[in-house]
Amino acid sequence: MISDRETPVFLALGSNKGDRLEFLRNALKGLERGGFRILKVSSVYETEPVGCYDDSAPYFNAVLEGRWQGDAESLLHLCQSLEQAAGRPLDHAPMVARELDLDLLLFGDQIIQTAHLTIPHPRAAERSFVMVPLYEIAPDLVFPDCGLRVTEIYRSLLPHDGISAALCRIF
Ligand code: PH2
Ligand code: MG
Ligand code: MG
Repeated sequence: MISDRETPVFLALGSNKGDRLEFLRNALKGLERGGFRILKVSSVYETEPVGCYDDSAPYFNAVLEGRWQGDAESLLHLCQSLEQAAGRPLDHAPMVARELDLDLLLFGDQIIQTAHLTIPHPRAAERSFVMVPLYEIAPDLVFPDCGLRVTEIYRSLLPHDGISAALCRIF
């Protein structure tokens, strides 16, 4: 049955409030408890906030690769429930600090546009805080919408201002 098949998925993780590393670690545990199979997690990077209020705190960011058996909507629900469990309200304002942000970057080679979900993530390819960790774990991955490899996008964003060197590993 098609629904038994696992889809390769890439997620972005971010936190800029409270114990940032602990929120990222707990997110990994929650994803696995929810049935998401984690294969690879990038290093954690400290990054300057992009498109936020001037006094926003720096983020910890990472990305991961895993496998999911359901559809993208069901994975979105798991991610949202983990964000809420971390203390983030469902109706958060877009620029406000968050304990946990879990974004679906890629869901197989699917291109999805619904009221709740746009995949590939519409801003991933503009953001060094996504592309630097993604380059670390999946340089040859191809974005199905633009046809570009992660390496190419990574290079186009050089010199990656506002991104620390790799800080630590959480997996
Ligand atoms: N997420 C945002 C907005 N700005 N900036 C950084 N550095 N890292 C993020 O994860 C981030 C951001 C909205 O989700
Ligand atoms: Mg986000
Ligand atoms: Mg988000």
